[in-house]
Formats: sequence, C-alpha cells, structure tokens
Amino acid sequence: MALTLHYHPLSSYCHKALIALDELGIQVEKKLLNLGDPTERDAHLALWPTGKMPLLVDDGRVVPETSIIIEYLQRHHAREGRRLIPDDAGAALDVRLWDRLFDLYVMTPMQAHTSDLLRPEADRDPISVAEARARLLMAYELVDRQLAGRTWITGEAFTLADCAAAPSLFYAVTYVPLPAERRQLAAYFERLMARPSVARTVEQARPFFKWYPGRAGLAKRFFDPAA
Ligand SMILES: N[C@@H](CCC(=O)N[C@@H](CS)C(=O)NCC(=O)O)C(=O)O
Repeated sequence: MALTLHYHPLSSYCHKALIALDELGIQVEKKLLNLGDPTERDAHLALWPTGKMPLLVDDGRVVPETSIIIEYLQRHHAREGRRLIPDDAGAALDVRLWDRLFDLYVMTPMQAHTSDLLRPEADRDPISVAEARARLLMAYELVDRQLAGRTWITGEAFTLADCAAAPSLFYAVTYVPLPAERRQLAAYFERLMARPSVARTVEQARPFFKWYPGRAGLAKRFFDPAA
C-alpha cells in the first residue's frame, strides 16, 4: 500500500494519529517500529532525523509531526465529508490552538514522567517530575474551564484537538489523577474514552500495556495485571 504509518501501539502520539485515521476513514499499512532495535532505529533516523514517531510515508513522501500528518491526511486522503480541521479560518485557528495546548502542556509533561521512569534509579530527577506535575495540574484547570458549555474541546465537533486530548489525558492521569473539582474535565475524559475511534485505539494497545512504564496508574478497565 502506498500509505504507510510507522508507529508503535503504545505511543501517545501514534494514538493521536490512529484516532485521526479512524475518524477520517483512512486505511493505512501499519509498520510497527521497535526503536530499541539499533537496525530499525538507524533505518528510521535515515527516513527522518528526529527519530520520532509516528511517521507517515505516502508513496515515498515522508510526512513527519503528528499534527501535520493529520492535516495532510485530511487534505489528501479523507473520506468524503470527514474533517478534523474546519474550513472556517477562525474556527481552524481555535482547533490548532487547542491542539498545541494539549501537545505542549499535557503530552510533554506526561512524557517527562515516562522518561523519568525509564532512567536508572540514580539518574531520576524529582525536580523535573515536580515541574511536570505542576504543569499538568495547570493544564487540567485550563481545559476544565474551556469545557464549560462544550461537548468537545472547541465546541460541538470532534476535531484534531480532541485527537491530541485523548491520548495525552489517557496517559497523563496515570501519573497525575484528575482532581475531584475538575468535573467538566472528568466528564470530557469519559466522552473521549467512549468515542469509538478512541476506544478502538486503546483496544489495540491493550496487549502492550504490560510494558508501559506508568502501568501502575492505569485504571483496571484498561489494564488488569492479574488477567
Ligand atoms: N512532535 C512530535 C512528537 C512525537 C513523539 O514524541 N513521539 C514519541 C513517541 S510518543 C517518540 O517517537 N519517542 C521516541 C524517541 O524519542 O526516541 C509529533 O508531534 O509527532
């Protein structure tokens, strides 16, 4: 198939792309990347030097960076009538803003927690983890406030920004649970988890959760270590 997604079933940014593919009704060939394998890592770095995933390859054209991948997919491959970024310029700016906010203030501090757990005990950095925790709590408040009167993060349509919200929040709450007072955010989290594209993406990750460094924080409905 001309359209290939290099991905890993556990990766939060790959979840963002998988949710978008599902929403846009696009089939891709999925190539599972094991960056722990030096040969695969070198081949991946040769394709795109940041070494990050997901990476889309469309008939030889390399498309990096998840938000750009999603915009590219919408422009070139989406099923008729499917959209994640609205045509209206003002509404599109709002969607891109919330996409950035989830990537920078939820995904990044969530990843900082994972990175810390992956380090040898002696190299752990409690100051960076405390900063990441504070940033997540700030973001929870920001998102909770934005959700007043909205079903999805920018309104009544599920967009690119919700694709970023679902995996970033899914993993973030394993490290910093939602405070009880963030009721709108808690309800939004449940709406996201019930969305079929998100539920299917979580489902494909289920066999891999036993390797997720923050698995102790995963709710039992997602991961039961005894099962
Ligand atoms: N800015 C990138 C971030 C992607 C990213 O952080 N991907 C992680 C997986 S969730 C990754 O590739 N990690 C492997 C590494 O850094 O070596 C995007 O939006 O696609």
